[in-house]
Amino acid sequence: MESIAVLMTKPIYSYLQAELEKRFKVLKLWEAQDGSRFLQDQNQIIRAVVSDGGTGLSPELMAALPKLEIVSSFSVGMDKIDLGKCKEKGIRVSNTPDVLTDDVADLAIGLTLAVLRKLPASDRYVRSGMWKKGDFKLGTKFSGKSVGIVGLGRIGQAIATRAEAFGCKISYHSRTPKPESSNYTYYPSVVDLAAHSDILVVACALTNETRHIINREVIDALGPRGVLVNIARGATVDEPELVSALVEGRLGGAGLDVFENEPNVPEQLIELDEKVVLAPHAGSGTEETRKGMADLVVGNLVAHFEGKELLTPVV
Ligand code: 8YV
Repeated sequence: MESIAVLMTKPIYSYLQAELEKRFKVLKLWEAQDGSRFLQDQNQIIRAVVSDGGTGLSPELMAALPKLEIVSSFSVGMDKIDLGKCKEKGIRVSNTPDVLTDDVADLAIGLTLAVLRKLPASDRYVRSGMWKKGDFKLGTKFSGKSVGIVGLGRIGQAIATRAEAFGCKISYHSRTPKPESSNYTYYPSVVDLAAHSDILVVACALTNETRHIINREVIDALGPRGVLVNIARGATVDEPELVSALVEGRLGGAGLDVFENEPNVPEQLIELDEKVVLAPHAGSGTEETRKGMADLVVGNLVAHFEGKELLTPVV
């Protein structure tokens, strides 16, 4: 397999790169002086691309690689890969589900607690010596609150299980009700879900239907005491609407791991350091999980080139 050329367009994770290099001829696009020239020179040998949730596979790259057989993505999210086009062209696609579910769900609860209990602000309060001078503002209780989840897939379900342990009432919105989750309340409308939630957690995949699913109406239904948590994709939320709702006090707070134009975060969100907690798209960001994801990325490529079933196929 050492002669099989696998393209990486950017450095993703050193362990992943090392594991790929043990088995394949890894071509690193970011090291090329002239990227398009490099692709022209190598396009007859590149049979695989390793991408991630942020990069996916651009239409230009797909068109530039006539011998492409498989895209192995270091992500569960597939919103930056045109799966229909891949299917049409006979390009296989794999992702990294399950191994990251716990971590992403853990971060959703972590962000919720961080916002409600003002954890970053309380850390600053102690470090700055303010504790010796005044009173710290009271937080908001999490246990027993109503948690609404947009998207009850693997990650949404894992968030629900965790929130249940905090005595929370769980409701959700998804395209259709899940018969196996009859203990949770289903809302066919996201606005109604928001109106009945103290905390609204976005956990759905980004698709044409879910782009800006969290719009002004949903945000206003969540209201000035409500908290929005997003661990899915930035574009599920209308970000300018979110920012103005927070600035105007129409929304109580937000815990955000994802943004519309990463790594750019609106300045106003950065200034709102009391009621907004920010994370750098780190839902799956633990040593254990990133290693599990990398092993799946490599395992899928090995399976493909050995003519075996993919471990976690998407296309
Ligand atoms: C990764 C992700 O952070 O799985 C996804 O969909 O967005 C993330 O786990 C990303 O792909 C890391 O590069």
